[in-house]
Amino acid sequence: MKNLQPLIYVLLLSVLCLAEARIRHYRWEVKYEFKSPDCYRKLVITINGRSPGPTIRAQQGDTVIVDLKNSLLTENVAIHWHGIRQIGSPWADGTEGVSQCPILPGDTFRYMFVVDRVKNTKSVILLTTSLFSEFVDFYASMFLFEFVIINAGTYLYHAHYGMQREAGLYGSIRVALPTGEAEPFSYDYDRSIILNDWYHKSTYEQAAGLSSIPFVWVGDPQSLLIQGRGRFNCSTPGIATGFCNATNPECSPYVFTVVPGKTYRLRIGSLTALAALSFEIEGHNMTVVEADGHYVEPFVVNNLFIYSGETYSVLITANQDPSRNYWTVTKMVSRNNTTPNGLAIFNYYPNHPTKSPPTVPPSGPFWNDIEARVNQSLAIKSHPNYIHPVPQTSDRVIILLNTQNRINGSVKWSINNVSFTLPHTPYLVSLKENLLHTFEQAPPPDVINGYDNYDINAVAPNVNATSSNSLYRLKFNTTVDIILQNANTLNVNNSETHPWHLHGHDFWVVGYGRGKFNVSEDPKRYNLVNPIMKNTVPVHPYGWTALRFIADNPGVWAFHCHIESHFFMGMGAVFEEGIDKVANLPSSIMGCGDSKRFVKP
Ligand SMILES: [Cu+2]
Repeated sequence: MKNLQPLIYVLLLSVLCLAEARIRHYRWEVKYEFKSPDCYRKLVITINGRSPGPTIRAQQGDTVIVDLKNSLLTENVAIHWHGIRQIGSPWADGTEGVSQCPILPGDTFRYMFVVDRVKNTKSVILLTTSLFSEFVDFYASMFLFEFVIINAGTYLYHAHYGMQREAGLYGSIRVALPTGEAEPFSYDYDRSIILNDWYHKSTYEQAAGLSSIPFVWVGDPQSLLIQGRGRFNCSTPGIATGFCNATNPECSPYVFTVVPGKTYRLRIGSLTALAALSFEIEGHNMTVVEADGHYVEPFVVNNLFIYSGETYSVLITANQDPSRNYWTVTKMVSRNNTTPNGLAIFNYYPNHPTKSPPTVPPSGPFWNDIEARVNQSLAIKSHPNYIHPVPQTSDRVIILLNTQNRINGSVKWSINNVSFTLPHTPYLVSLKENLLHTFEQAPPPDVINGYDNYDINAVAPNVNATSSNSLYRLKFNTTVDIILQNANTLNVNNSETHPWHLHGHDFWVVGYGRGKFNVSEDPKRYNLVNPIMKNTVPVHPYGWTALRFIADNPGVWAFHCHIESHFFMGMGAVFEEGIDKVANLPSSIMGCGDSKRFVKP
């Protein structure tokens, strides 16, 4: 059989070429290196020596292959392709505990997925299903599904194992339109940046603190990074000598060079561990044109609010005094904090790139100006020419009450008083292979008992919760509404912002509201005309956010707060749909828990 592989490979390649799709093949080595992204030296997870890692550039319909070598030596890894829906390849989602076992040190794992529709080619299935290499299995199964279009746009990738993302394992995915198709806006140049926050403590120390009694909170990040570069004040008392070097070129500010008069598309992603951010370029307006891979009805901002897991494209025209440079500022908002603003230089060519602007950097919006942030959320609508019609009714409504709780003295986050934990055997394997003893079978509630009387403005009278690894099972092809309801935390007069991210889908954002969601009244005010589709959305303090999606992607999908420590503390849920339609699983995702029994010798 083995000698047929090259032939099959050529055959598949030619089929893919017929569909005008290419294979984008990346070989990545992931390891720890000492780096100083904010001048402070610490262990950073790099991809091929870099953090942020290489940008994946693809065109709609391309197949992306990433051969990931885990050279972390003493640590597992998994990478999630954030915003890629993995239609027909749910095992490539990269979510440890949900879609795969962690990748062991020394192992190489192949991620393979398509970034758009590939025309279904039934003959390929016939040719390949009788053969037994993992590669062929993959393609055979992939072609069983009709691939739904994922828009060209801006996506992200990052670690999805423990709290590993904040150690620096992240990057951008840029998907271009097919040749000959045009976007509904024009620009001269295209650039990408990722915003991040940065801690000096290791992920291990943070994770241990969050799970210990007494609870140790991670605190505010030490700095904010713009495209992997920030600045910590090396004169801060208590910094050991040799750990902080303000002249290290690794922490020289990021420079965004522009030619006067030209228009730039700037793709901005946030992968913060904690911070909600504002982003602005001194003296320049930004026109928002894309959100999470969808075109928006353009609107102008001085200042863009962006939450962890979101991406936006903005257009900026270099139309100010070209004799000087300008500040680019990112600021932590939504919680009172001690984190200094992140700075980069908006450099007008031919001024020297590192020439400091002659002005004081803008101080940004107040951290507690919730109204400004809600207003931006409300301003994001679908571009009129790119509306995906939203189903006018839903089959099921799930209200997810977000609360902070205690379990046996530990602080947790819970949904409907259930704090989520990941199972040891990935759900995808458990459900597909009927290993139902590997997780708790009683599903979490669609609405919390006593929801009608729950006071979201006060600390709950009983803050105790339970933890569980149970999941929601959705009927295939049904329309589901999710209401994210925010509430008071364990502290009086405090409610936080949570950016929620759904794997495997884009959802329509049908409504935001203040206070408590009214089940009979609020749905009447949903935007069912031109709602934006997104994969990540904030729920604002003491507010609610309503989403609608169609459970049409066979697989098992995480839905969770994108704040690293919040998900770690249980702020998540998992949805299963159409598991019977998932093709044979590749054995490469197995090998942990009860999935060991399926690993081929
Ligand atoms: Cu959260």
